[in-house]
Amino acid sequence: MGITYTPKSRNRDGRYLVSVKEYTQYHRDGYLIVRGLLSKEDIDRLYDLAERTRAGSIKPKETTSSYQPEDEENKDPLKAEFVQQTRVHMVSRLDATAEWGMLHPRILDVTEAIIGPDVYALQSMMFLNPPGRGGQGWHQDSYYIKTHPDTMIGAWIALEEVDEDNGCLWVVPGSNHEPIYPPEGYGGGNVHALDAFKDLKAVANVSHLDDEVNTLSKVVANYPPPIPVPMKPGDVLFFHSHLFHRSFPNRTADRYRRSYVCHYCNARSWIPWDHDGYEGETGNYRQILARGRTHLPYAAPAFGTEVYLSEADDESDSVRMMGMEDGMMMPVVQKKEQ
Ligand SMILES: O=C(O)CCC(=O)C(=O)O
Repeated sequence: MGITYTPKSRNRDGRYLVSVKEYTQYHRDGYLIVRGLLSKEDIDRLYDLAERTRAGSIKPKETTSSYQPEDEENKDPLKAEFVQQTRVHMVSRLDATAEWGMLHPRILDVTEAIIGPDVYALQSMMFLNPPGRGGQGWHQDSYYIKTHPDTMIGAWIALEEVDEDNGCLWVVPGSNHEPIYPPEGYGGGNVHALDAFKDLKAVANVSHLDDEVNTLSKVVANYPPPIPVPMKPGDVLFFHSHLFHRSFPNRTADRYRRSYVCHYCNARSWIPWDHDGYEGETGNYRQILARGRTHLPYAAPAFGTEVYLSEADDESDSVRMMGMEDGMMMPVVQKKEQ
């Protein structure tokens, strides 16, 4: 009865079925670690993508790096490339494997269950984090990417062993229930309704590594100590876009921290965002519809990666609640007109 969604993935071999426990844990704590979600073969492909990115064969349109060269004597071209590029944004718009990774069916199985059934794939980032580099201070992802309604989720894919030494993620369990702390001057209205809160304080220098400078750390301090999330290749951390999280620079001398991080949201959300700088009415038409369906604009995968969308004729009879004479509410099925 009502609208049922029957994605083709339903009968797919290897479909990941989320448990009710995982669903409730995600919504309670703001994150869910699915161990071994991706196979060794999958990780090999994404690791190779990381290496091609590192070697510069995938040219980013824009690079985010906090690196200031200190060691000009370092003549290793790969290392030089590495230290400049701790992260490369939107590789999925540049490379077929990156698009495949972002639209990996087992990752979409989880996002479909947690924030779906209709799912947009929004963003991909390849992290390289060479020795001594990388790290991002406390932040909430919806501070940067707004979706209305606010439904965003991140998927953090470990491409190699990550731990406290090479800069794993740290999370504050339960902080997903916090509102988004806005920058100064927005009155709380950049995600939530303007002035909807009486005491939502602005924060400064979000994502700065130094807790003295990044004032979101003062809210983090209201919680029990944050916890590190060590992971093995193939493990995927799903995290809520309001969750307080951070990473530290890679403090090893000889290890890297390669990870592939993608963001998704419910495909019924309006998204005034597109990474490539589109400033118009909506960025929805740039976002890939990855599962389900939507009444909003969307993009198809640029490299032809298969996605499992709902068919329009999945709609079946609808149901409405009718008040009965005895005061009870009863569901009444309305037959779909042929
Ligand atoms: O992996 C990292 O170092 C930071 C990633 C992160 O915080 C994010 O994607 O929101």
